[in-house]
Amino acid sequence: APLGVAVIGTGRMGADHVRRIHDVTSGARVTAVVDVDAERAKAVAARVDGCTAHTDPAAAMAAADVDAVLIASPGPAHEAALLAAFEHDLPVLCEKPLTPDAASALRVLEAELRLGHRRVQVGFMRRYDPEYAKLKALLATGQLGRPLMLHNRHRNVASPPFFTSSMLISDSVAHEADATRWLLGHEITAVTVLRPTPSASAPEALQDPQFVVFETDGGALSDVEIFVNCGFGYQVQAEVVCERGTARIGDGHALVTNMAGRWGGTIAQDWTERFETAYDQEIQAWVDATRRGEVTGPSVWDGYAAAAVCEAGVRALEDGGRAEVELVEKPALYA
Ligand code: NAD
Ligand code: ISE
Repeated sequence: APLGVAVIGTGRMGADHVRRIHDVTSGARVTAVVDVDAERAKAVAARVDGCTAHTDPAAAMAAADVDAVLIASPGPAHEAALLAAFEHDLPVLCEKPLTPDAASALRVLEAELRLGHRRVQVGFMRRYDPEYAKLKALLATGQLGRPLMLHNRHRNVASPPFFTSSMLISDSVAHEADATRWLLGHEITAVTVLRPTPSASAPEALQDPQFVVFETDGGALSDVEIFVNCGFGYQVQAEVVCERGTARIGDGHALVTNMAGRWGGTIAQDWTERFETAYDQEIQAWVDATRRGEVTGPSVWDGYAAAAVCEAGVRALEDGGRAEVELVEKPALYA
C-alpha cells in the first residue's frame, strides 16, 4: 500500500509538497494535512481525494491512515511536531531548519536517541540537487586533490517582511552550513561574519548582504555571500578550490541563447524553480527509504550541527567578528 503522509503546515512549502506527493512521487499519498489556519488546511485537503484537514498535529498523527509525517510549518514549530511524531514512532521528513537554535535541536537529538533509532530526514534538499550531487561525486574521486576553499553565493530576489538580520544566517545560510559539511566531510569549527554597508534595496535595519566565513576541522575555509534582496533572481552557486583544480556549479547555463547581438539566458526567480528536481528527489528518496524501513539522508545530527553553526554565526553577527562552534560529542547512532 502507498505510504500515508500527514503534511504539517500547508503554506508555501507544505502546499507544494502536497502537490508533489500527489502528482510526482510514487508510492505515497497525502492522507492528512494540518495547519493552525483551518481554512488553509481545508483548501489544500480539498485538492486530494480522501485527505482530511486538521488544526492539531497530534490528531493527524493518531489517524489510522497516517504512516509518516512531513513537517513544513515554520522553524519555531518544528520541535513540538517532531516530539509528537516520536511519541507515535512515525518516520519524519522535517523541512530545514531542524529547529531555529542549537538548544532545541539538541533536545530533538536527545529525544531521538531515547527512541533508539533514527526517524528523521532533514530537508537539506541541496544534497539531492543534480549539480550538487555531481560536485560531491567529483570530490569523492579524489582527482582534484584536497579541498582548500569553497566559495558560495546565495541570492534571493527579496526577503519576506518578517525576515531579520539573524535570519539571513539561521534561515538562509543554514543551507551552506549543511552543504559545506556534506561536500567537504568536515565539521565547521568557527564562523566569522563581515557586514558591508547594507543595500539601499534592503528593508530598513536589515543587514543585507552579509559575508560569512566558516573554518572547518579539515583545515578548509568556506565563504558565503548571503544577499536576500538582490532584486534580480534566485542564485545559488558553489565553487570548490582544491590542490589540483577547481569545480563550480550553479551558473544556470543549461540554456544559452544568441539573439539580436546579445547572448544570455534566464535566472530562476525562487527556490521552487531552482531546486524543483532536488525537492522531487528528496521526497522520493524519503518515501522509498521509509517503505524499506530505513532512514537515509541528512540526519538529526546534521540538523543539530547546522543549528550550532548558525547560532555561532548569529553570535558573530551580533558581537562583530568570529565565534567558535560548540558541538556535543557525536552519538554512535549517527556514526
Ligand atoms: P509559510 O509561512 O508559507 O507556511 C507555514 C504554514 O505553517 C502556514 O500556513 C502557517 O499557518 C502554518 N503553521 C504555523 N504554525 C503552525 C503549527 N504550529 N502547526 C501547523 N501549522 C502551522 O512558510 P514556508 O515558506 O512554507 O516555510 C515552511 C518551512 O519550510 C520552514 O521551515 C522553512 O524554513 C522551510 N523552507 C524550506 C525551503 C527549502 O528550500 N528547503 C524553502 C522555503 C521554506
Ligand atoms: C528559505 O527558507 C529557503 O530555505 C531557501 O532555500 C533560501 O534560499 C531562503 O533564503 C530561505 O529563506
